[in-house]
Amino acid sequence: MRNVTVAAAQMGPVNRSDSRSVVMDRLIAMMETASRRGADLVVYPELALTTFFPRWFIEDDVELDAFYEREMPGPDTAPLFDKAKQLGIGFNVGFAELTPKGERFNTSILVGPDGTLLGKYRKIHLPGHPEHEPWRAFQHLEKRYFQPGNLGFRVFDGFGGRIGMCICNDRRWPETYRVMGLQGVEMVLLGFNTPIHNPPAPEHDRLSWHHNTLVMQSGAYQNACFVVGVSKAGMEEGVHHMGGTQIIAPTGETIAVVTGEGDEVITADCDLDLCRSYRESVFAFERHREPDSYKLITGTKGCVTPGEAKRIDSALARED
Ligand code: CDT
Repeated sequence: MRNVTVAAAQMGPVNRSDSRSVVMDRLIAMMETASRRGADLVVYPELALTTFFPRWFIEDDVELDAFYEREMPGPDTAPLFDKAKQLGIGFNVGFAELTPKGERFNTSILVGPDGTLLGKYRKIHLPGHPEHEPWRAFQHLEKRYFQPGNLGFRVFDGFGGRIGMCICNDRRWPETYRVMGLQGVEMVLLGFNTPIHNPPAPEHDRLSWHHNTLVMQSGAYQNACFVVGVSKAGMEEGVHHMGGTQIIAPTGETIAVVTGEGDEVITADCDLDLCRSYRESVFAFERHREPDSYKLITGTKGCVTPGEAKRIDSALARED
């Protein structure tokens, strides 16, 4: 048995006017709760330090830059790192990153219980649109404010197991989990901000909770790992973000779930050895996968015609 007690620290809304120190106090209060409950690791949402600013078209660079971190820890975020070290608890937190070269990423980091940086992830699947679309009730400008992550889906040894990270929209893509699954991931940590209303497809709104659970449970089961999904929830600056924070076992079952849309800590004791039961049977990749038949997965970005598919994967042309 290899137990990791993980805490998912869902956040209620963060207002545009909230300073980093106000947010730090909330994150630290939840870290203390997690620690009292015996957690080894606490997981926070995507862009946890600020409001979800991609909902606005922001033309003023100074205003926009204020949402990004230039260093981590920096003067405003050091209290979180200090508290974690004092409590001996690890954490995963999402934030907007502005690099010294001027690159902008939607990033998360994994910090060990001794304060060591164990890993960094930059969001790869960026949803939304790059230009202002005034017809929308609110914007989703991640494609404008961030570039696609350039660090791949790596996994990191820590907490007695193998830990991976992804962020929000990544959770909807099977490739996300599989690339980490192929590196033996045992626990995927992911924060999210999901408006319940999706302006281009409002017919999906009633299914937002269902889709959230569906993709994370599938990712966990099909890749024999735990998934810890953590939301920034509630009515944030007039936009309703779903809750749905939950911890999922390799069985595909949700083993802990929030009850509301505010700041709330849930915990679960996760025996990482449970992953083996699935990885050594139904999902023994080395025995059962057939990568020669998956050429379209990396050979094309969008849908192709059957004819183009045959050019990419000659096996598809074999009976012609
Ligand atoms: N932050 C983020 O990636 N949100 C998206 C909203 C897209 S609308 C379906 C998400 O996938 O939850």
